[in-house]
Amino acid sequence: MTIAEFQEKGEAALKACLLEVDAVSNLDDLNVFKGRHLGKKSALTGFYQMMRSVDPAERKEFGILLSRLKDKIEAVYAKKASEIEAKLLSEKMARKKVDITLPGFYPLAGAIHPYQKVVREITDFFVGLGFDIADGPEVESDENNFAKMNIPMDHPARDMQDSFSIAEGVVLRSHTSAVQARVMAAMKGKAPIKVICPGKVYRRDNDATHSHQFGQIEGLVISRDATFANLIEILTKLLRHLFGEKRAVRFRPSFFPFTEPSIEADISCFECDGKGCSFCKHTGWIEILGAGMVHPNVLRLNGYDAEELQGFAFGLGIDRIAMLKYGIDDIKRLYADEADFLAQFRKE
Ligand code: FA5
Repeated sequence: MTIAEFQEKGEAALKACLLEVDAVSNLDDLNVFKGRHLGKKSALTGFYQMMRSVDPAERKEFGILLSRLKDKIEAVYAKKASEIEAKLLSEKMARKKVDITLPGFYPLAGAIHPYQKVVREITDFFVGLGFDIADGPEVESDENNFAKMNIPMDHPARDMQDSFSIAEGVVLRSHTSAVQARVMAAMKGKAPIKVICPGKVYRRDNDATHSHQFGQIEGLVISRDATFANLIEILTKLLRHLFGEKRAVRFRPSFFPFTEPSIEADISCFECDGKGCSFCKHTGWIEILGAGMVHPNVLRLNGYDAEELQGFAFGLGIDRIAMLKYGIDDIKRLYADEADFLAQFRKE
């Protein structure tokens, strides 16, 4: 092929390409167009194949002209391809119109569970007073749960806490007081002891304020001079810390086999401010915890010298406090995993 022939045929190929490009309006057309003008069977590829038959003296010029032709055809194709892409994108955007007046989506953020909030608040309070945190198993020996807490086998005081039996001499602990026995065993008769023990406990209970599984925080202090006055001061401060300075706190005599004397603490009712309502069973007060001076029998049963040392202990119900603080009407809600219920605590 001569240069003159190529110029004529090349121009015809470009012309055909320019003529056809206007009719290309979608991706299918574009592919056909690409095949026809840049593909294996296109005139352009034919020119490359003819390169060998070109007179060597003209081959260089032929190559330059051919390369220019290729650039032109490719430019026609690229322009069309970008037009079609832009058209497809704007069609897609039109289909997916965003209504900016609709409310946005918020990512689902977690929150600290009300039960954990109470645990943290109480442990922070006691750690601030220099207490250590002790732990014990939920599957506990009858010995630690009862016998070492001055509740021997067949003693009527066992009826106060209906426990779950796992095996002979093994129960699901019915109170965190069992950890008192573990702490005293670990300390081997030495003092001072100043610990709190948060954890789960189990009883055969079931109503709006009683669950088969609930949390308690035990406190135990043993030293030469831990007094009843110290106990009252700590508990008063704790209850004000938890429920606010305005709440009246009252202590009244009670009975626990492991403390003597024993007390229970009440706070003035939130609902009626002490006047009496159905929430506080018309007493004006709500029971919060049990406490007392460690019974000398407990000291002796756990290897402590009851003549030399004395102490006090207390036990709070975590769920009960969460219910009172956050106005929760049924204790089961604390375990029910209800997303709507828990979402309320996000901003707390
Ligand atoms: C005791 O468990 C004693 N061990 C507390 C104690 C410790 C007294 C140290 C003296 C010295 P009581 O059975 O009252 O006491 O339980 C303590 C608290 O646990 C109650 O005030 C209540 O808040 C909570 N509680 C008791 N039973 C349940 C239950 N079934 N569901 C939810 N909370 C409960």
